[in-house]
Amino acid sequence: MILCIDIDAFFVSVEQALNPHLRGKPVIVGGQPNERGVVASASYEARRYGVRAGMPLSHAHRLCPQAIFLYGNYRNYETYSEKFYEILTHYSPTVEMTSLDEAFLDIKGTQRLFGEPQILGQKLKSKIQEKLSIPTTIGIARNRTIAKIAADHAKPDGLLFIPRGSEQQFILPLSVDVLPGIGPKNLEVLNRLGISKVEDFLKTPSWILNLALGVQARLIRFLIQGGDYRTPLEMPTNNAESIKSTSPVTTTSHGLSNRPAFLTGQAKSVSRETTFAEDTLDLEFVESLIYYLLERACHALRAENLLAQKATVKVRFSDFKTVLTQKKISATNCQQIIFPVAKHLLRSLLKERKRIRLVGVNLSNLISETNQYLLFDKRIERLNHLNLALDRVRIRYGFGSVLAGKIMVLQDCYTKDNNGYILHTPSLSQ
Ligand code: TTP
Ligand code: MG
Repeated sequence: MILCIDIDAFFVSVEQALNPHLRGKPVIVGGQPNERGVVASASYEARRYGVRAGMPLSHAHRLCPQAIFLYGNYRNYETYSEKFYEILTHYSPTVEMTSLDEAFLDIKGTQRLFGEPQILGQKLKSKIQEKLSIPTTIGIARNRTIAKIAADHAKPDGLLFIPRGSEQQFILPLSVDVLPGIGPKNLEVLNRLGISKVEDFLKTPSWILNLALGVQARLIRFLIQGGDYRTPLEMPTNNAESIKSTSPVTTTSHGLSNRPAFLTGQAKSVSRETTFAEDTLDLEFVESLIYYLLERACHALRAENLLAQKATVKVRFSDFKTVLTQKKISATNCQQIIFPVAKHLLRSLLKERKRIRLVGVNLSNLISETNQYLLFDKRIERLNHLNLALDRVRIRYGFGSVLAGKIMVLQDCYTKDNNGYILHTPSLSQ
């Protein structure tokens, strides 16, 4: 079983934990209403008025003029995230932080110690409330996708357990945008096709979904039909659209854990690879997987404050012949920058028309980001902070929702004070 835990209104909850007089009030973190920035986090009291993350502050102010508007302090959020992670590690040996305020725990085998999943969930929630004074929501299910959907569904301050076998019953009536990769744009496309519920999505022939959503359609289908990139539970073996992951929740290559930046030592390289359940010739699909693997690898690099200077792409064909090729890159941990290089490397490996069995990426020649600050300027640090927010947004809105070009435009949105970054425009969701 997988437990997904996410802090409710994270930035706001930290502000409220530090200043209890803010509790129970409409609070918005992101900046002042007369500024150009957007809402990073809104308390549930403010959400009642329609305020949402990513909305311009001026719009939020019109909807909820009585709200208390605050600048964010990233350093405080990192500190709380670190404490959050520390508590989680007492409840499972496998904890994967996917953003500052969200984590997945593999709770298989924890029953003897903590009891049934719901009991464990309740204990965990209470412990975090007691130690940090912040509310969380938990979803528990047999794979990550359903656990995440359950957590989102149960917000705020909720706990939802989806027993084995009742996944379909749970997700079929939900709006289709609960699915991973369905952001506002895809939702519009699907709604125009008359697809509004998950049930409609599953009933729609694949070729229509493929036309509407491209390669993403089959990834989504795969995820909701029980499979999961990172937890190969209930993996369908006779399904041409399925893939098999070689990396369960926290087993990452080269001993690099998915812990946040501030907690771990340095790794030599980071790898991610995926074996397809059925060998494929579909280049577009393989490329989208490369992007996904790079995203995971870069996420791990960012969590460690590392930059890669070499990218390697590996391909194993159906006859088990394995080939790899690599290229030096200028130090980065942005998947958007590495992807074109990786795509080029991939194509250079596909000289023969043979079915592909496995693809992998490796990022190596790692250096610490702090060295780069000395060599260059603070812009790299800013981009790193921005990418943490981007990681979160991408998880919610799909990989393609934020593009590299936008990052370059927005990297100058942060300013700095003595305590850290002032988050004038920390949100990139729109
Ligand atoms: P989320 O977990 O998506 O949002 P949240 O914790 O504020 O609210 P909830 O989980 O209850 O729905 O994101 C975690 C933090 O990431 C959030 O507090 C602020 C930051 N963030 C942004 O800066 N911009 C965004 O667009 C989003 C969605 C989040
Ligand atoms: Mg949250």
